[in-house]
Amino acid sequence: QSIVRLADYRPSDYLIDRVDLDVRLHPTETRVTATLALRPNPGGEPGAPLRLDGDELTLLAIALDGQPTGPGAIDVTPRALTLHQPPQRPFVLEIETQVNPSANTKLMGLYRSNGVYCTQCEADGFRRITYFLDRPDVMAVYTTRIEGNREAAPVLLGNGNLVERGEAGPERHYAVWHDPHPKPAYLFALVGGRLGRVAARFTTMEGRDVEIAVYVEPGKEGRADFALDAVARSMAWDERTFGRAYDLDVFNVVAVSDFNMGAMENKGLNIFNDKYVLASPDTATDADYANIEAIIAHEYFHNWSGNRVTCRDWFQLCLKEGLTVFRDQEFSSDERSRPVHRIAEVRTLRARQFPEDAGPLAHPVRPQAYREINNFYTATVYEKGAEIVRMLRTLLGPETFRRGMDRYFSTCDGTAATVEDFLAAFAAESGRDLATFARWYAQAGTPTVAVTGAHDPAARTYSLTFRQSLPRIATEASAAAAPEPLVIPVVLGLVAPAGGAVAARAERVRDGVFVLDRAEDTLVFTEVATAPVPSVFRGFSAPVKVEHALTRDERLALLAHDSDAFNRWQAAQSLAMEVLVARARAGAPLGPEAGPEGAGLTAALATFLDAEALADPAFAALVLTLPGEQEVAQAIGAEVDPDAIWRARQTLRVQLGRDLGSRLLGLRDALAEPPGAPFSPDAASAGRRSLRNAALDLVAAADPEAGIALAIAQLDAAATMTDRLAALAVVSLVPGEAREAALARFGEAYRHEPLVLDKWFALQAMIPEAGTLERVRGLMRHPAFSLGNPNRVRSLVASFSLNNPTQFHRPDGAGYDLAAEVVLALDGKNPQVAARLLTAFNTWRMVEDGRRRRAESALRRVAGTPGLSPDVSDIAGRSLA
Ligand code: DPP
Ligand code: ZN
Repeated sequence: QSIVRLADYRPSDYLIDRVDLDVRLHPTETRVTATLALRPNPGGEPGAPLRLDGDELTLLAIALDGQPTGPGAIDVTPRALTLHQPPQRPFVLEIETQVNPSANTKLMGLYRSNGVYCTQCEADGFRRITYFLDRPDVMAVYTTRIEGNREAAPVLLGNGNLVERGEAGPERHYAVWHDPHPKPAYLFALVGGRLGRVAARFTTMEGRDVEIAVYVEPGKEGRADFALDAVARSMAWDERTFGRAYDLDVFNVVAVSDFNMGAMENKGLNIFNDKYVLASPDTATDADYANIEAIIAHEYFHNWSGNRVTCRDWFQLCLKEGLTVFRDQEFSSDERSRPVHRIAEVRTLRARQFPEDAGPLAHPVRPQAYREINNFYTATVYEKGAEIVRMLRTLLGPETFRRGMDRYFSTCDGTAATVEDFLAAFAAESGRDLATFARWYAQAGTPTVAVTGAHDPAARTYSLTFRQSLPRIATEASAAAAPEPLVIPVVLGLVAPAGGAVAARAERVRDGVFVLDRAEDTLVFTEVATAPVPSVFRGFSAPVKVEHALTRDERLALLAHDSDAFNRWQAAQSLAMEVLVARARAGAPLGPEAGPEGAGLTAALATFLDAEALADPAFAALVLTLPGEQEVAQAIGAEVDPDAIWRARQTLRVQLGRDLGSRLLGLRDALAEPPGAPFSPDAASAGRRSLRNAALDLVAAADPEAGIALAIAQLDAAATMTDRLAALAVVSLVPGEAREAALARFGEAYRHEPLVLDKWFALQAMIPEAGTLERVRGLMRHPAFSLGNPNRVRSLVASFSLNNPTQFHRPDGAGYDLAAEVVLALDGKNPQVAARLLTAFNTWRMVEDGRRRRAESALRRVAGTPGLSPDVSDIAGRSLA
């Protein structure tokens, strides 16, 4: 697989203005006739050959301007169609290809999921439908005629608006869809199948009457209402918040059960993994509802950030993804609780993006080179990309930021843009030079900012010194260059140790923001009589690691008194992290005592719970949740022993459960839903459930016998999947017959609900016990499991590999072997999902020597297997480099 470099970008030599597709659906022999209106690109090389991309295509016929092509005029392989001397004027190519949707296990291009024809074209799937200039800067207007069997495919959907439908013989019918907005091929989609439907109407602020519809498996229409409502709320929010209105007469969402990603923003026809559409209280947890809402919003918001303004090339992926994640995060924050959502965002970033940025797969938010673009749909491009946009807003202020967004959308509408175009809009509105800020897009690795404070009582000043350091990271594209200082917005304030803000002033702090833009800088506050406690990086104002040597009492003061909710939570996390790291480093055995530091933490949490838990249960649940094992591993950084981390965490959980037990039980009772209360997925109700279940979890850690009794009672009585699954999770941690019986009952009860079985698979795959490996192997033989379905693989094998550190990193290497074996078994079917699974090895260099050698040999075994897909060979190669 050859390397593609940003530095080598050249405009296409030819453009395609219009595409007329005629797709005759057939399970194994689908025929596609593409009529392409081409012309030389004035910005391209005159007379260059025309090379159209293809992938596993069978060419049936080709004509140029209505005539067969002469001998030697074209070369055809399954991967490319080359026209050696294209006309140097507008011309029409008509190409007929045949594809086999039923044999398409890669789930890229046209495939079938549960009998439904559907497509996935991002990043490069359209070339699996017809020969094309499959690059995002070639934008065309599409008209698509879809013909199918009336029985098998009563629903026929395409991009844009429906313009015609009718009969096509005794058994077949057709529909013609026209999308007036020019778009790149990756946004093409079609669907054909038997589907149930729910619909609603939305009138845009421009007065357009839009029909919104959500299509799901027949019989599951009742589970589509929440998603339907989320579409309408997303449309309203984007109008209110960014002044962006929808631009077609219909907006369709289709849920399919076999899907590589979460969802896809095809113009006017979003196709979703059904996991992110279907919801009912009995089958979906509160987390599912929140994810559905966020992903519906995300894909809808792409209509502007991604579709109306698309990417010039795939190096610019963050231009649409980082921005759109930022937009969906803002939506969720507005619809739910902003501090609670911010904490959730940061937990994801630290659990997924920080390790990526610290491991062998580290890459800049805008990569400079790739071998396989599908491997760059990463936490770095998405989540860190969103943080960059958020920093931009912090630096410019919300009004200037909004004007910059308006300018970006209006100047780049209808174009394939770059990160430079994006930044230029904000530079123009703010009058600021953003060249230095742009380094965030180019430099990989998580910066560390060390903070030290000093109070001078005589001068009544308080100074804060910030020192930023950046890892030096070599990538395939570039040797390790010395990193340059980044522009880091530090939102901060001073807190009085006994509570209350300190009315200090510092010239360089504007609206609570200090901008750190050099390697080291000192900020001086004046009129500070007594030593304050600094609260820095409020709201996690930059994606950095903060080294701030606060005392325990200072952290406790922040937990109790900071006006910034994020930093209150952070104070509790930091206190817990210190205990966890110290115990894990010491290799401490499982024990009843976490030491005096732990005692200080539990006393502070007791005070906190008494004062505030009932007022904001969702926040309280987060404060009670200890940093995850992977986060502790990152903090330790090298020679990590996952078992020691697990023991440290377990010991502290036991201590919290014991010291807070009666309070936690009291909160469970106080927050109980009255019997028969109607279900609501809203944030407040979900928050109550989350605190009740966090309490149950800690109580059970300290007293498994009492815990399992409570959990089994909850399992039997629960009215929601949230409560049932939380109870089952508690039960799953206590070995014994009760556990096996409860698991078996649950599996039986939901044997016809694949999405619920996914939760059941995941929960079992995450049991931190040596028997889990065999359990996972056993479940791979379960009738509901299939390597062909990405959700099944993710719930069982990826949960084990990514979310069960002690068992994936078993000292005997059997966890690595299992993951490697599944990667290889899967690679021939679905390389994208296989490659994603292989990223579980991302942390292999961090673990202690014995494990490291076993991980390396498993990775080498994968890397040395002949016939690997480009996807897996890319991940394996970079992981070992
Ligand atoms: N479907 C993926 C997303 O929306 C890729 N565009 O992020
Ligand atoms: Zn996206």
